[in-house]
Amino acid sequence: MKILSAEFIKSATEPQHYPENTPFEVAFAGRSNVGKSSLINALVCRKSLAKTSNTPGRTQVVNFFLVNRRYTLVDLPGYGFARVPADVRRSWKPMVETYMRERQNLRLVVLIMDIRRDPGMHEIDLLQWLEHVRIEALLVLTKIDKLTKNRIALRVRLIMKMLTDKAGLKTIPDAILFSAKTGDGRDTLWNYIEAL
Ligand SMILES: Nc1nc2c(ncn2[C@@H]2O[C@H](COP(=O)(O)OP(=O)(O)OP(=O)(O)O)[C@@H](O)[C@H]2O)c(=O)[nH]1
Ligand SMILES: [Mg+2]
Repeated sequence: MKILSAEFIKSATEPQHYPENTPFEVAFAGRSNVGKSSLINALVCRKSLAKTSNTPGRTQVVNFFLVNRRYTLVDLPGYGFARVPADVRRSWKPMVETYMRERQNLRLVVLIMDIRRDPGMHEIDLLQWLEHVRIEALLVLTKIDKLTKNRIALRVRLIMKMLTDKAGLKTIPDAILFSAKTGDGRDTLWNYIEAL
């Protein structure tokens, strides 16, 4: 995918502030610090279109980006990090759920997981909920640059088995391997989005 333009549209916390008439929307969800903002930057070949940070809880609002005037990429706040103040933490789940429930042109939710971490309650919850409300989901296992090829293969098998055993989903979403550091998986992810 050749990036001709990539721009920040706006941030919002509530539906009345979401941008209107945006094209084909893809949202990126996942645990805090997993690399959602970095993945968006890698997708659009920009270093800091989406703000990234070593401090978990960097993204605390819903951020909308427009790519090639054809795709809207949505950076969602991450969940589950203890160091963020409790009131901010409590506002995340409703913010993310409200966004997903209200957004008519939302076509895909990409659930990003660190390939080194086992899927937890949050991930399983989200996948079950997406299946229930019939929103298409895709898994991205990121930070693969941190592991050897053998370990990557092992982890993929383990994670997919855990999801099959624990989540009770009718269909397990596809999984794409990714690294924001090396750009691995970037083309595969764009191809997937374009195929939709
Ligand atoms: N090695 C490696 N580091 C990564 C990768 N993706 C993200 N990181 C690092 O992980 C940290 C968090 O990245 P962010 O993109 O800010 O994570 P986020 O999910 O947007 O975090 P929140 O906005 O706090 O929810 C940063 O230090 C990134 O440099 C990756 O693929 N490989
Ligand atoms: Mg972020």
